[in-house]
Amino acid sequence: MKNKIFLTVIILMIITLYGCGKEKKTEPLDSGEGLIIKNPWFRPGALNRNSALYFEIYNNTDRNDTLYDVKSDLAKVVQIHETYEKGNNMKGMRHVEFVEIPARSKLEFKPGGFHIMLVGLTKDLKPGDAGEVTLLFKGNGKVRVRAEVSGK
Ligand SMILES: [Cu+2]
Repeated sequence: MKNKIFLTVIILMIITLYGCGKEKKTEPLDSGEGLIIKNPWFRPGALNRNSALYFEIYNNTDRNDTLYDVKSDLAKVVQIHETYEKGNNMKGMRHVEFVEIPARSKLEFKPGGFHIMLVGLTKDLKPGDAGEVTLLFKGNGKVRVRAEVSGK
């Protein structure tokens, strides 16, 4: 009898766990449809120096999309960058031609990972200042991102 109860409890646990896993998969990534950019922020930087833009991309569509270019008046050179391990605990940054965002997924641009690199700022970016960058996607076209400079 004890064994039967134990078995029932185990089965119920498995069903619950399985249910949770399933729910997570079908749960919308975030409120809203389409391609959404959330929580964008710039790193502070002075005129002629560098800065970076970070954000989260939610691809709430059924199609994969590709970020392939970036445009902005804020800097002389604006590129998609990634941070990578150079070896010997050294990190480097390099330009990447494009970044894929699979359907129904989220991709984070964050310090130590993907970022939008601004080389040679055309003006100071002080905490509280705002600026605009245009992201170009193969599927969703131009997406304008307005962000504030973080005080961090
Ligand atoms: Cu960079």
